[in-house]
Amino acid sequence: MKKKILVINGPNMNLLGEREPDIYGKKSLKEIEGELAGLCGEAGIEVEFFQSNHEGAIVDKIGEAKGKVGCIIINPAAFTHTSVAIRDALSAVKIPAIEVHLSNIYGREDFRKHSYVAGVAQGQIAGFGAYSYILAFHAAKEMLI
Ligand code: CA2
Repeated sequence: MKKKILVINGPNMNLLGEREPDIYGKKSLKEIEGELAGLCGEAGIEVEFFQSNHEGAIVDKIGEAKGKVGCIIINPAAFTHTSVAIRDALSAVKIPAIEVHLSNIYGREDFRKHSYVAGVAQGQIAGFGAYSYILAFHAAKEMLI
């Protein structure tokens, strides 16, 4: 299996740290990615980051990862609750995926309680803010051994 992690973030995650810090925290996506890059570097794991506000671009990125990536860490953001296309893409490439959320999606509005991705992910980490990504890194590292 490839010692490479692909970290995908969905729509509006580029705005992180600027608005709604009470829900999503004060760290920017670039800061979170920097922390992950450091951890991956120390562990000898290659990492690639991708953020898009476009569902099709995320579907394409997942498809291109086939055979090149050992694990996908994905926060589909709002697409979590809407996208059969992202679910199908993850299912098709058969790369183990870890679904990540900053907030506890089960403690919020009803429409956030359903994830289309959860059923095809290896597991889900939600509610720990930016630390959700760190927890996901440790889970991914175990899967890449
Ligand atoms: O908690 C999470 O990580 C979410 O995936 C974040 C999404 C939300 O739609 C999901 O239900 C849960 C929101 C992405 C970022 O949206 C922002 C909105 C305002 C300010 C900054 C980011």
